[in-house]
Amino acid sequence: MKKLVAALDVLSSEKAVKIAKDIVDYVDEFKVNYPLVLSAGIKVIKDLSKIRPVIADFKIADVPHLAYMISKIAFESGALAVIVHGFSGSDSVKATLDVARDFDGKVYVVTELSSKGGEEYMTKFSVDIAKMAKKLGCHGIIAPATRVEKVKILREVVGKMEILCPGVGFQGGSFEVLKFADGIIVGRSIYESEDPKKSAREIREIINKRT
Ligand code: BMP
Repeated sequence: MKKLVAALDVLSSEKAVKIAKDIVDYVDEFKVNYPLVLSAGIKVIKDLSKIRPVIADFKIADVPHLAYMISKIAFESGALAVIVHGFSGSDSVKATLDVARDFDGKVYVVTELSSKGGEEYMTKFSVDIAKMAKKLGCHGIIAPATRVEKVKILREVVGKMEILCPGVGFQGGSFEVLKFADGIIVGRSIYESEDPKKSAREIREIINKRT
């Protein structure tokens, strides 16, 4: 079964937990990013992980000892996985992996951003980044639902590693990406919906048809 990861980019713990409880039946994991954690505090990871596992999307892009410290805080706070930028290089990704092993956690590496800007620089290196993530033994990669053809190429590179794709919905990405991805990450189409539960259910149904 392909995954639906809900990106909870809202600004309070109460709102995040409320939406999380509403959509729990239709999603596999939650993803938190800076807006929520900087507003609500890191404890929100523990609160949400009582409902579903949480991916800490801190898009770590720093020197190794900082990558280590940031991932340690994320895993200590209850995250199942962290997201690290591949462009920082293998030493920083390795530092994140070192922490993940201690916690039995997962590391996802960003290959190229789903936004237009992702085509300016990152796209030139995303295949190399994916190769590095595979060589180091990372759990998965993050790849753009907005560039299905690129995800096809990245799938050939990473083999059975997990590929999660953001960008479906507001960013114009297509469910077609599920041909090559293991799951999609969806934010605004769920949390900005008048009825997040209904939206999550509808997205789940589309995913199920393509699984
Ligand atoms: P939305 O569905 O509202 O566009 O949100 C997408 C989510 O996926 C955001 O949380 C964003 O940080 C994340 N994301 C992305 O959009 N593109 C990427 O390349 C990598 C991401 O993690």
